[in-house]
Amino acid sequence: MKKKLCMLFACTGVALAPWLEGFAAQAPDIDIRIWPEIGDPADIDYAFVWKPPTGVFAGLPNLRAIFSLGAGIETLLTPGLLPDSVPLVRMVDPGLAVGMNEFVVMRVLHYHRRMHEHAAFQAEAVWMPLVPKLPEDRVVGIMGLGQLGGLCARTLVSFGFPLRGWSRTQRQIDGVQTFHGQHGLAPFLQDTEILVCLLPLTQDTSGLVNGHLLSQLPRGACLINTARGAHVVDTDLLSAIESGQIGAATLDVFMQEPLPPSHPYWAHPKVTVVPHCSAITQPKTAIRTLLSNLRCHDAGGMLENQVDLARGY
Ligand code: NDP
Ligand code: OXD
Repeated sequence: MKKKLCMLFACTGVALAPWLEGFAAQAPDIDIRIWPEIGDPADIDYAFVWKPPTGVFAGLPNLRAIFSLGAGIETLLTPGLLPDSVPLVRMVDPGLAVGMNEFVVMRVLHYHRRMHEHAAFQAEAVWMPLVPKLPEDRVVGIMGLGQLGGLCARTLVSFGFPLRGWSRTQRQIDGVQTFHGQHGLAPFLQDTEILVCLLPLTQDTSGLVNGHLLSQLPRGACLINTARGAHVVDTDLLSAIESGQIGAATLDVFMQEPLPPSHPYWAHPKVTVVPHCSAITQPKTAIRTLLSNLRCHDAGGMLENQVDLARGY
């Protein structure tokens, strides 16, 4: 008789109950072992992880694939953490994508409708109606045209914004002017008044949003970073805001999380701080996607959304 599939659950920093209830409801046939109570390590076929405890993959001789609870997997690429030759799968979750789409659209409209300027007037009790531009006159640029950036771009097109997108390789999305590679970055940035960062964190993208990049945007441009804190050079962003080059920023992710109470972002009138919740992996939809991938793999099929370790995402 075929042994029951067994999955190690090693996620820290998330509420366990919705995940365990979701697996119980959607996969009663899978034996879920919750770290550190893993039983016989030889039983474990698959692992589902988020910020896993150190040493979690050591001594699992039959591990066949690792599924990440998060879309961004850069912390799992720490040298020595992953076992050799075990595929890593990143999270692609319709629920996560919907959340990111909502958040990015909300903040783009916020800046487009100059709500940050109204907030400053309100603080001074100034009655000052501001005339919004037509959407067709406001260029929005998205760095990263993958699962998340691609959906945001498609939605924002429907508002009538001239949409630009930048990716590593060439992409095509209806209604979006696309750019790619290093040579495509400067023309992408030129005229982009609202810049959204939805890149994975890799060697190539770390520190990309620095003073040089920000200086290529039109004066007063707004930044929305919902990718990773290390994409942005904080001192450069603060200087660019100080000089007026950047009009306002929404930051959902930070170099250090939680953001330390003493950090200048907290009290900055032109910075909106959000505690890394622009989008959250949703157990209901994520488990559905994970299970269909896992079952296909168990039946001998290819894994979807496998991380290319050399590329870093
Ligand atoms: P995808 O892998 O689907 O897409 C990544 C996109 O970035 C692709 O278009 C890719 O280009 C592009 N890219 C990668 N490297 C470069 C580069 N060097 N230069 C230009 N473009 C590049 O990722 P997702 O859309 O699923 O997620 C993106 C990131 O969002 C995650 O890695 C994570 O860090 C972050 N995230 C944040 C959340 C939050 O709560 N704040 C929640 C979920 C994710 P190409 O198309 O050519 O491959
Ligand atoms: C993710 C995240 O990468 O939540 O999924 O940041």
